[in-house]
Amino acid sequence: MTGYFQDIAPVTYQGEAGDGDLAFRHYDPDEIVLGKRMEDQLRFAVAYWHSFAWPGGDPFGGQTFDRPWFGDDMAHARMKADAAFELFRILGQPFFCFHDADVRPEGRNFAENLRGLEEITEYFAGKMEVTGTRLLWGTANLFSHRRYMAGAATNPDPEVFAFAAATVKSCMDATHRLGGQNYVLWGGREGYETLLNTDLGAELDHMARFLSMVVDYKHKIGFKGTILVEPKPQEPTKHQYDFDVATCYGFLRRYGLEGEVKLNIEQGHAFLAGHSFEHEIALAAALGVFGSIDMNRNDLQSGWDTDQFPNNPGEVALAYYHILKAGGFDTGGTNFDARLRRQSLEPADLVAAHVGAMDVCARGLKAAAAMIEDGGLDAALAERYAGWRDPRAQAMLGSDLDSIARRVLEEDINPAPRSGRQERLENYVNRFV
Ligand code: XLS
Ligand code: NI
Ligand code: NI
Repeated sequence: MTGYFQDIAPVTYQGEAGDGDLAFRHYDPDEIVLGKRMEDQLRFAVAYWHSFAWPGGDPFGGQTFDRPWFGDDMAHARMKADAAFELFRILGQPFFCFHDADVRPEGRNFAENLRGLEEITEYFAGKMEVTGTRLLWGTANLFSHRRYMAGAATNPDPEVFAFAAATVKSCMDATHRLGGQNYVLWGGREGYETLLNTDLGAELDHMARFLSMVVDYKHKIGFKGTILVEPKPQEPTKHQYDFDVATCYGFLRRYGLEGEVKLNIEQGHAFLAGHSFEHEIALAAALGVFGSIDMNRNDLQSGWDTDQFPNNPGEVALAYYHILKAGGFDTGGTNFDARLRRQSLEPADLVAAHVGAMDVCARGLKAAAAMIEDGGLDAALAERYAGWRDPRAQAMLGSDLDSIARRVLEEDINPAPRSGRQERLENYVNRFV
């Protein structure tokens, strides 16, 4: 115990009449939603980096947070873990996620990094056994240290590739040891700033070899979790190779990895790529590569990946609608890849941010489930595509341009445009949110 959250009692479900700002009004872990407990539908996770490692800096100023566990040694790393597991307990969070760099001090070489990671992994294992908190995913930070400034797997220097590969191996070992349900690769520096100094084709080949080695190692150690790649179009790198779901899918297909790797889709990244969150989810589901989500939102005025906690039940409802339509989460879940504002200094702010976000997601999930049960959107789709149920329409898909053209002439086919009814469908959705 660090005593950091000492005055804060575990957050409980109090229903819509509940008072106090640290209570769930919508998130009732035991409520059954479409045949599953809400906790098992949503599979929430706390992100260690934002909630415990981020110092509160912005481009104009450094640290604002004054956490007792800030310090670069193992004693502080353990204190950080104590505080993190206290937060998980207060929130009743079933899962957490971490990068190696969030949980251990930065060593002078790989051996020191490895020692720190192995030590904290055992410390986590003990705490996980006592508390029942599980690991949604582990990952390696291959973007903060200056050695990675020109990329990790795509670095022009093979020694950086080697360092990154050794680091990923160590993080996969830690994730496996902790029973992680997934392993994530987010390539924030895999891309380029200028083609003037970049061999784009070679970098893509190297990135594919790296990912193939990750898949091989997964099988070698018997890791049963899912390997996930997290798309993002830019930031920190100007052009990132894992641009969006469509780009990642093309990459996986090109290198024969589409059966081995799925995607972790983040709200703010979808937005940066010019898509909606639900577009990315629905496309990944249609392509058979939907894995997990990073839940957050961007500031609409800043055009930057601001990683705020979700605050819009309507948006979240459409995301969960497509997740539920795809069969819900398998090994994936809802990771709050989100951080406080840098003025939010109190321990209660960290609790409140998660409580509010969990409630927003619960509202979204319930609205999505109600829409599915009502069937209104399915019915609208069925009606809009009804023409394709005609056997002649199906036969056309197996024919050719010649015969289609002949039939259009013979039957004088002259299609009449029909309303897309978008406003009515939007009004329909709002009845459930
Ligand atoms: C950054 C990413 C990062 C990944 C994990 O924008 O979202 O936080 O989720 O490396
Ligand atoms: Ni992000
Ligand atoms: Ni993320």
